Amino acid sequence: MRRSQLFLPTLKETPAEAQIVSHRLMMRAGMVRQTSAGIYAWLPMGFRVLKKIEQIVREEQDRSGAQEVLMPTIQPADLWRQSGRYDDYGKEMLRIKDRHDRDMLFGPTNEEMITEIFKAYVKSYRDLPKNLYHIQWKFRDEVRPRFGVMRGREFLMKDAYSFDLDYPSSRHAYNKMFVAYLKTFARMGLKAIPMQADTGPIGGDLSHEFIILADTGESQVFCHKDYVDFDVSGQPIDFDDVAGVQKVVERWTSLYAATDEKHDTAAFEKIPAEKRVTARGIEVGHIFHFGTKYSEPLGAKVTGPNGDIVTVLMGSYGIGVSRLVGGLIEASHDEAGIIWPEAVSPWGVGVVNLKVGDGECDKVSGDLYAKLGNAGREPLYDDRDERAGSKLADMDLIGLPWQVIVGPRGLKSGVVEVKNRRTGEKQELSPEAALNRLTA
Ligand code: 5CA
Repeated sequence: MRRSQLFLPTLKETPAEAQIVSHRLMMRAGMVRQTSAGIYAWLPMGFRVLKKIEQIVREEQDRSGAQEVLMPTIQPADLWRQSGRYDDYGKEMLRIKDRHDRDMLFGPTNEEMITEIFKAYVKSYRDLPKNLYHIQWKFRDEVRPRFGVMRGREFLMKDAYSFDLDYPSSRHAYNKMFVAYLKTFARMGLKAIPMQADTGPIGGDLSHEFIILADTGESQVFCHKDYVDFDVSGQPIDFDDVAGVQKVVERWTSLYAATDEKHDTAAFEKIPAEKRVTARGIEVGHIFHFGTKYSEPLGAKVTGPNGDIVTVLMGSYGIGVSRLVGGLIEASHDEAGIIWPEAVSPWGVGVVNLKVGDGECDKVSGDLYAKLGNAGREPLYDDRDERAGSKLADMDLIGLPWQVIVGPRGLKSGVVEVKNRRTGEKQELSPEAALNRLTA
């Protein structure tokens, strides 16, 4: 992509309404535009990051055996009357009437709808287990939408729903998601710690929130310090290996980690003082096991192996896809701007031509841009005729992991500069060596 053609409305000034760094940087980097309180339009750069996050989430869900579907945003109120949540959900639910005066709503979550779909088709234990997920916009009329996309009213969520015949198998479904989440966040370069959590309006008896530690987080959390240093990447996992999956979950639940609502002061104080972490955190995912809370009232039953009728056991598993865009910036930035982890960066390499119009600079930059593109590195080429200083500041702000800086002075001695955005480390290399360095 050529910067001269790109719709990337960066701002020099910090917008006054943005209270936290990720919101400020998202506005300054022209990633989103607020259209109403807590509702955002995604501009090209923001959209590219959102799609990269979504794709990582999708790949890890698929790898764990979940299957993607797409349910509508608008739901009939009747479904929610059956589960009893139509009234319980209160003012957070956006209620709508259609032209026939029927009660509809903009879905805040999809337990009821997926249970109804499952019930319509699945009649036998032979068709179990199943885990269906979608990545779809949700609406919750939050009292205090704030911090940009972190607490929006309209937001993109991945929500998965598991259906099983008995407790051991539904517990395995829960464990699989637990492990898939560790892998998902690790791929994005995030350390997300699973913590015991309250189940709120979703319900159930077993639940973990995946929390990234950040001072600006909305949750108060408590955990054992060793979790902060745990390696999240781990070995490749066989999701059908029940004991193997369970072992990973046990390792990640062996030490104390809880959110405010589940905090047990006595248990926490048993940890040696120097190992106690009290911190703020951002909830990027939340998993629930709630048994028959929805399958019972909605009548999701199958014939069991002995001909008996069994109400299926369920869990649901959410990831805040749009929240992650902000969460990633909170976790990775400096005074100059965003620092994208490679896996979610909107473009792979920024090519900065310091002197547009100079024959040699144009030629070398254009050539690097073309070759990086051919190599699949998704380059962004700053070919605008502007001050070098402001182009460099702009490139730092948008935070691509690598920059190649092409200027007349360097080219005189046959070199360009390759800069690592995270470390600030710069290397002078011939254009060819730079290309090799960036495509290796
Ligand atoms: N049905 C369940 C799991 S599928 C559910 O809705 N869980 S949730 O309420 O915990 O939401 C799942 C994830 O969505 C959260 O972990 C959080 O990352 C994200 N999320 C929730 N509310 C918001 C919001 N207002 N703005 C942005 N992201 C949100």
